[in-house]
Amino acid sequence: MKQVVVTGTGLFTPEHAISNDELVASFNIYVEKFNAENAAAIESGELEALAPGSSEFIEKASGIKSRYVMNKTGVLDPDIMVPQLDERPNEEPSIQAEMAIKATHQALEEAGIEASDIDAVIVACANLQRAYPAISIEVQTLLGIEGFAFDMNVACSSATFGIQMARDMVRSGSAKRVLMVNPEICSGHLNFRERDSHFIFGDVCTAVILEDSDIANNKSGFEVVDTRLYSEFSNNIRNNFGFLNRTAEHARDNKDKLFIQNGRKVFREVAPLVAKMITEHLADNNMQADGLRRMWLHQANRNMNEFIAKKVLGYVPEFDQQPTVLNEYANTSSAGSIIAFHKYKQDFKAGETGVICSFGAGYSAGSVIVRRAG
Ligand code: CO8
Repeated sequence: MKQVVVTGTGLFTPEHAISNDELVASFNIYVEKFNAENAAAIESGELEALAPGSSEFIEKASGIKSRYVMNKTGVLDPDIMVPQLDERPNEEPSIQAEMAIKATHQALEEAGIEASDIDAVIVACANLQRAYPAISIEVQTLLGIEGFAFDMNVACSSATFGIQMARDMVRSGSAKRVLMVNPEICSGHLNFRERDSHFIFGDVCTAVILEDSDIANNKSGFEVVDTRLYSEFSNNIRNNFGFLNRTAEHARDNKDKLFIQNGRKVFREVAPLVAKMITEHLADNNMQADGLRRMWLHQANRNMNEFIAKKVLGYVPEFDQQPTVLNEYANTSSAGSIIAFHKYKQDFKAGETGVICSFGAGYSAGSVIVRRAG
């Protein structure tokens, strides 16, 4: 069986950052205006007054301090509260393709290969800006790649599912070098008028190159030791945006056409499931948790990651063993664990192992055990 290695990773970070304080200030202006404009209905009990948000709550409940977005002005304008990203002519590259290409260039450099050396492209993300043609095929063409490309969406687990797809493709011989890229534009589908979730997500793009080790130029990449995926249906994280929306006009603009979740339930149900998955995955590979150099966990919630890491390791690890990027990037859906891997992998010595792990809507979860080669 062919050995598959991650030979390069890349990260594109949007220019605009929004701090908790900025986000909450704009949200609270919206709340004041809403309550003033609806004072009579609130007074009569017809409507419920909106409650203001707080930066302290956000940081304590999630570990998030800031997030990057593709457009800041629209998000922060209390009369708009949506990123303002104009539709581009079909002849111009899409926003997601542009993000993907920037992250890919960095990954190609680390891998020491040209884009034309790639023979398959997977765009794996939770938020695709259009139905078709596939963003991945656009990326493929813009980069001058021959072969094939496809998009896939497993919400926050898209990247780990994408890594397993890429590994399977290289092992079976249907591709030799795969680009797996995660352009996440979460701000486009986040309800910035909803206090429970307006702070959760940010925009970003990550890229991962996986190759047959026999032909890799970068000999000190990360061997993919094993992958494991899991899914089970849940309505606790949901977005009803889709092809049939226009067939039910009365419900077309309802709030459920954006991201909604029952965060408490997700926390309670998903964290133990993920801890069990990693523990069993390691055991099935004859590995001990205490032999892990690092866990690059999905970046949804700091407290959730502490819970998972403690269950797996038996103690709450230091930053070095379980790094977080939540404070700076917030939840970037599928890209979160890959940002952590990208930023915190260079200090690995040959033979050291780690786990990349994602979890989210579906429910879905993915675990990728990697070992530094070279
Ligand atoms: N400011 C102040 N107070 C607030 C705020 C706020 N912004 N929000 C809620 N509160 C209040 C609540 O009203 C509540 O008040 P009370 O006790 O009086 O009822 C109190 O604070 C506590 O609220 P919660 O119970 O909701 O707070 P939690 O401690 O549970 O924290 C979290 C909320 C941070 C959302 C937490 O539950 C969490 O992170 N859970 C895990 C969620 C998770 O992992 N989700 C995975 C989602 S990722 C994914 O799969 C998405 C894919 C699609 C991407 C789409 C992009 C748009």
